[in-house]
Amino acid sequence: MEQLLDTAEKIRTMQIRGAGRIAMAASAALRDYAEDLNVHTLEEFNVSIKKAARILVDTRPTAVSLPNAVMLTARHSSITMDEARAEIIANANTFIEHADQALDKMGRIGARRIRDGDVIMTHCNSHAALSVIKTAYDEGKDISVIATESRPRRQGLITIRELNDHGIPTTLIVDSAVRYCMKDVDTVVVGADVVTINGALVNKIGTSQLALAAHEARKNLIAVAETYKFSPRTLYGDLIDIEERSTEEVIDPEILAGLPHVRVKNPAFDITPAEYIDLIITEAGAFPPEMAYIVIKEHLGWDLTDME
Ligand code: RI2
Repeated sequence: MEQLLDTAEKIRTMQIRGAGRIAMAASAALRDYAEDLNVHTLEEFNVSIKKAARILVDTRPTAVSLPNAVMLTARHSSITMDEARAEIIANANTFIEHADQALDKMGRIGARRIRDGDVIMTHCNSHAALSVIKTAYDEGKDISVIATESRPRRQGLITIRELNDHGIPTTLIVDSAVRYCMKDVDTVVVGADVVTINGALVNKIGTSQLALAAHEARKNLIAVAETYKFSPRTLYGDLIDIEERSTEEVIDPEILAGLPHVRVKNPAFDITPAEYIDLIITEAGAFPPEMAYIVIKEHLGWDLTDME
């Protein structure tokens, strides 16, 4: 349990971050927990797995990759404890392998949408979006990137380091420069924390501003999302829970303490409606956002809605 709690804490504090990475880490944590779980009956085993799954799911509320990964790992149809344990271990290994391969596949599929000479704008730090950008570059396309800083946690700095190390010409801008710089952009490429049933994109706060500016300037916006980031729960009308993080990420608490009339809001994600999204790249192909329903139906299965 100690190891699982450690992973949960790392996800909560964002030492492990990115919708895909938290999904893989949670799946691995549950696998290791199941492997070491020392109980006597299948009932006890199931109760413990359910509790552990809850701890992992509760670390961050928004990215659906997390409950999807936990669900895909925890579900089993075994009637003995040993079989259940083996099934969960196999589920996790399959999920992690699939997630790894998905990044490569999305890179190849998405790179076809990038033309030689394109200037790409990206936001925050998305392994999925970077897979597309790096693959296009590796294919010999002469591309450059405009990367946003992504306040308050400045994950844009991770992105520029990664692009720099890959040799890709990159310009860092502050988030408020997005609209001003959009005239220089050909395509916006972003990651995803959730794709809803109606094709809306939930991603790092500020993404909807990029989308609005891209729409206004008639530039394409591509979202890159593994199928496990599609939300079956929104099919049943569930609202997406937008994570509110600590105000300390935005302002020094001592300064805030001296401003009794001021309150700070720190939403971590926002929602971009489907009409601002041209294409969603998944490992199963490139879809218009209107096809989110098909992706959920064919790649996730209905039983994922049973999250409780
Ligand atoms: P990958 C991140 O969330 C960002 O919003 C990013 O766009 C998204 O997850 C997808 O990331 P956070 O964990 O799975 O930084 O593509 O809050 O890496």
